[in-house]
Amino acid sequence: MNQVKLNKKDYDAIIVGAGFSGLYQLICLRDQLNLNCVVLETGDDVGGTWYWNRYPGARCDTESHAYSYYFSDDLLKEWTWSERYPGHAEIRRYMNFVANKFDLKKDILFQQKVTSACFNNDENNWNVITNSKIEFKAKFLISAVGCLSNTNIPNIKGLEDFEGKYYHTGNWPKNGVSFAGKNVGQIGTGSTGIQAVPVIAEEAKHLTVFQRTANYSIPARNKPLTSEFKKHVKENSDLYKNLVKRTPNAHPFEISKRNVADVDPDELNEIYEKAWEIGGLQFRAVFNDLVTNIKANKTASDFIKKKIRETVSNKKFASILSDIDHPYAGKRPPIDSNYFETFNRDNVNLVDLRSEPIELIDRTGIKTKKNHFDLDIIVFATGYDAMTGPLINMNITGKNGLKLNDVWKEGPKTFLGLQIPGFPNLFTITGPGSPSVLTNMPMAIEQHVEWIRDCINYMNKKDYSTIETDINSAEKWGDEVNSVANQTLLPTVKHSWYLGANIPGKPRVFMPYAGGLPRYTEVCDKIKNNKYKDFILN
Ligand code: N01
Repeated sequence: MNQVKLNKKDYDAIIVGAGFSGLYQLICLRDQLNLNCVVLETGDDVGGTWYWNRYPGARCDTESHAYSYYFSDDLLKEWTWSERYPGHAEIRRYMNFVANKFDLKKDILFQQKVTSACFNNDENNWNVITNSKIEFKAKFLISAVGCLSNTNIPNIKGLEDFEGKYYHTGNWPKNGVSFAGKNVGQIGTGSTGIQAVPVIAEEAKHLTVFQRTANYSIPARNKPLTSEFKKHVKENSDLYKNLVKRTPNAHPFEISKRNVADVDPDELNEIYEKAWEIGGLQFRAVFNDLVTNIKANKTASDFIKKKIRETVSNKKFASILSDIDHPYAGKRPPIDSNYFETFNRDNVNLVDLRSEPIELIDRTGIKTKKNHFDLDIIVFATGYDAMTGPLINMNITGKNGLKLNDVWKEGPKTFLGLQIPGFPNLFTITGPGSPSVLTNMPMAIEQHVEWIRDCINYMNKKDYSTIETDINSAEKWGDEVNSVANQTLLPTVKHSWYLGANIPGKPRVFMPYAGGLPRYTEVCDKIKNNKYKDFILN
């Protein structure tokens, strides 16, 4: 454990998590407001989601020149990415670079998992206990635990009998896993699974992919960055900063104003072909109405399905992979490096779980309704109890014994994704109800972290002890979250983690704010300029 000076009584703020959010929150509160802070982190280094996600092929889907902090011009000058999309190891190097540059590690306690957090009504502060049974106290508790940190291994009968090894992609061993000479089975074909398949197939003796829902994917066209592009990025950092703050998803490209109906079929095909060649998430941005109009969406969906059928030579596999039951980008759209091409390899098999569901896992592998697959390793690319899971997992108790787990029984209720009624002085960075997972995350994080900094600064200057929201504000904000989501196709996808539908028993509530980061920022700024009167300050 590193040597953070434990000052149990009077931290101003406890920050939980040392990923993008936690690091920047520490800089803002410690270095800009001069507060006494500690960061509690489960892992033994900085990185957050990227500390745990070391699975083969783990790479960011946002282009590197926008996957950065923008708050520091020096940092933008000093750091240079090497590839179009940064890989997990390079992202960890970046986060270590940030931590060292701003001397952050001296205030981070590693291997400290928060096991409970309780608001003390008499003292108006938070008591936080970690797995080491150390107790911390602070006026403010700030969750920087991320949206995708609670891994989900499905409850499949017999897993405990399996004599091989199994791993979840979101909790990957630090020293890696060797697939050489092994029969591997992978369950899950979301953004993660699609990244992992080609890399595992290269190394394993044999890979069987178990697919429940077929998925779209666009080629990422990853490549090393040229020195000209690196120079261009450095010389135009203001331009990119401006762009990511202006676009709804905080990506470094504009969303076209043109609708599908504005072009004829030849032009339509030409536009899609060009976007397919460029690759990446901007495929979604070539028309304005792809995520709002099902007829427009069908043109993109059909184009991608045709590409899948053209790419995959085994007709049965091509049919299973292109039999997609939801609109393109209705779920988080994956991008890939040779995903569909991998099914042309001799050592790769595809199992359609819709026609032969998994019945159980036994000593030697996976048994489906029709077959048994002998396996040495099972990879679970089965996603997360997203957004609410990491918060509920901390066992948070608010005012008067209010348990977060109970108040969110029917789904999360927050004001702006930043505060929860009944939980004073608790801020949740990228919490449910904020743009978070629908954006390029570091941008959404910077906006939240700076808003929280300004709010705390205001409270301290005016000598307020507590800030909290009430149920009316949370319900009104929940209506806004639903209303903007319902203007898109996203809530129409029944089996989506945005709705919590991937976790048995989890309430079906659309969790992220789909109105875009600029519109959301405007709401937050208005509240700040109005001296936080939408909150209760005491
Ligand atoms: O998880 P997912 P993920 N039996 O939930 C299947 C982010 N991300 O880790 O669709 C069989 O999307 C499930 O099947 P189905 C990104 O935001 C970011 O891939 O539920 N299959 C699905 O195929 C992304 O959206 C980057 O029918 C089961 C898969 O497992 C988020 O992480 C890179 C099953 C889960 O897909 C989560 O993606 C990668 C079962 N019992 C990921 N249970 C970046 O670029 C689940 N599945 C930053």
